Amino acid sequence: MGQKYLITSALPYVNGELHIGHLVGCWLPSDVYARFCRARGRDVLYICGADEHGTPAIVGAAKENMPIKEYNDKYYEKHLRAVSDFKLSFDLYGRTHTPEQEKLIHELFKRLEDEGLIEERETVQPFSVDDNMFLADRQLEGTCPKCGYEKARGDQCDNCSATYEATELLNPHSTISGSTNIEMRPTKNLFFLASKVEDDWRKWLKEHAPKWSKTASAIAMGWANEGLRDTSITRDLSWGIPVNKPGYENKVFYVWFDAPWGYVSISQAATDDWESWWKNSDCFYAQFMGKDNVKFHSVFFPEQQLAMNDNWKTVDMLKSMNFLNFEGGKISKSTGNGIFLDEALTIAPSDCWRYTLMASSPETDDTDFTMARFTDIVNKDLNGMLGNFVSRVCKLSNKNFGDVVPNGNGIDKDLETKINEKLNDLTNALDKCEFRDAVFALRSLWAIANEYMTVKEPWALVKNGDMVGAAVALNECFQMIDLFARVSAPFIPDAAEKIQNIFEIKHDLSWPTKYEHRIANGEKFVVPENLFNRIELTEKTNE
Ligand code: B3M
Ligand code: ZN
Repeated sequence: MGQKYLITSALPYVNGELHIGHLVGCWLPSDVYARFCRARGRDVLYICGADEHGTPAIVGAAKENMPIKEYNDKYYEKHLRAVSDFKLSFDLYGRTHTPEQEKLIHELFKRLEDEGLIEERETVQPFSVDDNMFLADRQLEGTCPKCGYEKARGDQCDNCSATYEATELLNPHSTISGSTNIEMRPTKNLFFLASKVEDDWRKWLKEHAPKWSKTASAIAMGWANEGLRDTSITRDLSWGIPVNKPGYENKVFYVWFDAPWGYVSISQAATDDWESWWKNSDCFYAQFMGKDNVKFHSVFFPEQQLAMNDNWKTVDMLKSMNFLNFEGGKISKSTGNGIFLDEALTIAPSDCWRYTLMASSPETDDTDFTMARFTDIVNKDLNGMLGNFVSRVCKLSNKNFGDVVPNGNGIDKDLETKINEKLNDLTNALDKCEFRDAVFALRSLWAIANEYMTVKEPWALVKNGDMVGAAVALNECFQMIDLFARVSAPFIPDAAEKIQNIFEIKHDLSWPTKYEHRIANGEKFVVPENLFNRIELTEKTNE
């Protein structure tokens, strides 16, 4: 087995419908990367799961008038459905409300306590008189103390990504009742003394952040300008991981204290061998997430990992995406703006979404996705460049040479050079998790093949009676088709499998280090169905 690669995708909350923003934000990039790594022979553990704790589940279940467990089951099923619909190749799609997670969090908490890094502090917390309860995180909305955004949450601002204590939020109101009758009442909570591990964390960040994606490292370096703050890791809530400390029977751990460790408990559920990734300094760990999650993964989680002093594998590549908008606006179920995953497949098959979304990855800026762009990319790239090429080659060959690959005459040297250059670009881009560049290189490979066909004109050779010349050109095209199955597979696995099935012999989809001829003269093939159909522009209106 090759080198160990641990790959995690941020764990989506169970609340609300999943949409294309979730796909492009972490699921697809991590899946493309995981498939690429496996194809290169790396020993991959790739996991994700539902984040079942915190106020998103509490608020969501209340809205739908359901017990939280039932509510979570309902949305977990939807997650699983989407995972299979969009061919996400997780080794396990787990969840965080499990006995394994509870056991792990309890052990880790004890360890932090033993290291002297936990302190009980009495603070005042927002208490809603009308709801008769303390409010935490998303149960609370108000004005961001940093940027003035009016819909900031109790723990985090969606506008500027700041995190803070609930008491710092200005003009707070309850999202449960809408009440503004909020009093500050004293309560005891447990704080993780991040300030004590600050030096270790800074050293670690300096070493690691420069190797991450630009967005992620810029965000993380920004936090490094502020001192590390001790953070409250418990909440006055009844849903979550119970706190294993006397006096805390009515409290649970803060969701961001348990969620990142969910990667570990889900790994434990996936394989008995989990330590060979998580406790192995030779393992390479890549994390994928939206930019709003970067602080928790670059500060909060690693500072705990370091504090445990127990050889935990920290992140080597932190890839974060900006936000994807849709038709000029924020994606939102309440306004109906966006494509939701249960409806996406009624518009086009999964490969079309996978490819167009990766081609539109919001890597450097927030990006607007439109149905016009979607249609254009599917028709031009997938149908026009890849699908038509494969179909023309197979049909022309079949008509003139029957159901066997016509005889070739060794690799075309010019073509080889061109292909190897783009193949290198593609491999490097994927290694660096630069997905737009990767799609660009992949598309360039398809363009080279189309150009080859245009220049060689095998149909004209046939017409002029040069059957040997036509055979050589078509053979080269079949070799490229085989290459395309391999290099396209991380992006469009269904199409790759269809291409693979053209040939009678099943050639593996290992990642090529260079262009090579693997298809023998005379090997049998079948003319496949169209790989991609042209699609019409569907208007997605805000219903
Ligand atoms: N559940 C945030 C989100 O869904 C959060 C990620 C957890 S990753 C450990 O955006
Ligand atoms: Zn803000």
